[in-house]
Amino acid sequence: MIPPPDSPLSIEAIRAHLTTRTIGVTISVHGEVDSTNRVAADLWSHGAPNGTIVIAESQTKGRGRLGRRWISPPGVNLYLSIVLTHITPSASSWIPLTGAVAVARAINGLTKLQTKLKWPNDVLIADRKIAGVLAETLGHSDGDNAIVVGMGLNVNMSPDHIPEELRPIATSILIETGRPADRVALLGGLCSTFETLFHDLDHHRTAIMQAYRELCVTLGKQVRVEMTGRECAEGTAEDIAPDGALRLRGSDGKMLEIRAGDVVHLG
Ligand code: BT5
Repeated sequence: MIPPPDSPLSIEAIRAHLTTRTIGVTISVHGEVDSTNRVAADLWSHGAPNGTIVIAESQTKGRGRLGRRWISPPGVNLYLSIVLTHITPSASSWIPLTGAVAVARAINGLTKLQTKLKWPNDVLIADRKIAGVLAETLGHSDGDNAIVVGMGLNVNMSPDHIPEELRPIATSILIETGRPADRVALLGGLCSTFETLFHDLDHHRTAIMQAYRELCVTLGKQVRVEMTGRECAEGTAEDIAPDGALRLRGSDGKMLEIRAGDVVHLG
């Protein structure tokens, strides 16, 4: 049975849980949108500042990577996009990975669930996906990038909300703990965690890289990486490169650096 949605997200409730300085400087809350990343891009093109957040109760065209869809039922999950400006080129490739670390920490902080990451940006509980992150470049300002980082967190979604084909691979806080979680408290924790990590991205990049490595269950595994328009690569996932790429040691001993692809854990 689908439980009733918890209280609707409102600017007042969100503000009451925000302890951030930049993230959430402007808050845009919606009922239904096509995609919060699309709305955020639109706001940015009309001058929305760094740290603007867009939140919706549901999305009709929630986006994943490579044109895939993000299932976004109403009133139960978090669909959040954050506008980030003046991102140096070397920090850009770390935005999605940093977003994934923030989501994993925020879920763990509220629920104590053991969140892990699958490279590049899947947040997992055991081997099921509880959240995903999609960073998209908005444009350039003064040589630096403007980026929107979108985060979809499955909070109070029950199995009935999930299309049958995704049930074996998707989960939510409700499914894992048997209890609904407070979406606004989770959002507040996520914004604070992301703000701290985002600051560290410029000042303590090695700390972010270390945090990512510690959470990433892909490392050390035999994997297959599927890449659009290219042959699959197979090998051992050895490390994360300084730009966030996955270092894969092929069976011929050669090291490959992969910047975009879908990882399948083989063992
Ligand atoms: C992602 O893509 O994981 C990025 C998802 C980002 C969604 C957020 S929501 C707020 C913001 N606005 C947007 O429009 N998007 C962002 P990818 O790695 O390509 O994973 C997509 C795949 O995950 C799909 O093909 C499904 O297999 C699976 N999937 C779809 N919806 C899911 C859900 N709610 N929970 C778990 N898995 C899901």
